[in-house]
Amino acid sequence: MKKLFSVILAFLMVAGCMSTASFADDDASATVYVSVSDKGKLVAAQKSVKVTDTDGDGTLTVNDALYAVHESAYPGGAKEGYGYYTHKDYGLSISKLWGDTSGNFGYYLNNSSCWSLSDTVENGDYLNAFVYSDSKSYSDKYCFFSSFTVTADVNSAIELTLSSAGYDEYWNPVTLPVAGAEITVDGTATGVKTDENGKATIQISGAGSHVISAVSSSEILVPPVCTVQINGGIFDHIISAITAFLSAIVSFILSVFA
Ligand SMILES: [Ca+2]
Repeated sequence: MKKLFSVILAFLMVAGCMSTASFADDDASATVYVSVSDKGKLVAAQKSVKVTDTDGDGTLTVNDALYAVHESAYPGGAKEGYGYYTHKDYGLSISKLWGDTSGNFGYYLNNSSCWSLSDTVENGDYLNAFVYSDSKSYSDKYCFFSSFTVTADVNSAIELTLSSAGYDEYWNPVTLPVAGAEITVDGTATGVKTDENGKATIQISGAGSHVISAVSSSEILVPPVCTVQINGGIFDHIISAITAFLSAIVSFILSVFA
């Protein structure tokens, strides 16, 4: 019995180390999910990037995260696609985003407007940066879904609310529904539009990971992003792998005990 106990204890210690190793993130880096759109075209959808202090200011910032997403997803890396400089009035500023040098850029962290590129980022943050489509009056509307991520079963109802960041008559920030926007899945229009409260319900038939966004014919939207994981297929494989793993452990313990 003592032997069985030590085997179980050893297993728990190994399992504990494994989970610590997979979730550990040293202070010098953070995992941030970065979306980028280039004049209305989504070019990176919640890309998971490891952010490090690439600009050497001693903190992990929006600037480091944007550098990281270009390094990871832009052809030629950050050297080709991203640039920043220090503006005499506004401080650290973007000079190039996704290869665009128009200077018409915006970026939101966790769906809140950033103060500057020097805003700090943390593990698990969502950053959305974009090149304006409307370079004259900057009418591009930043909008976002009620969830960054959703998990659902095949063909089950997925309800989302699309909102935009706006201001009331006293210039207090408020959240407003975005009505009449058509939901897209992996870039394909679904025919489903948001109602007057910004709500829409869709179903997805394919198992696996998908990107939900929205487009509008009446206004320019900065592409919102929600990633959805549809259970089935891959998920079933994972469950069977875990089951096989657990039964192997049970057989091992039983063999030791015997
Ligand atoms: Ca930095």
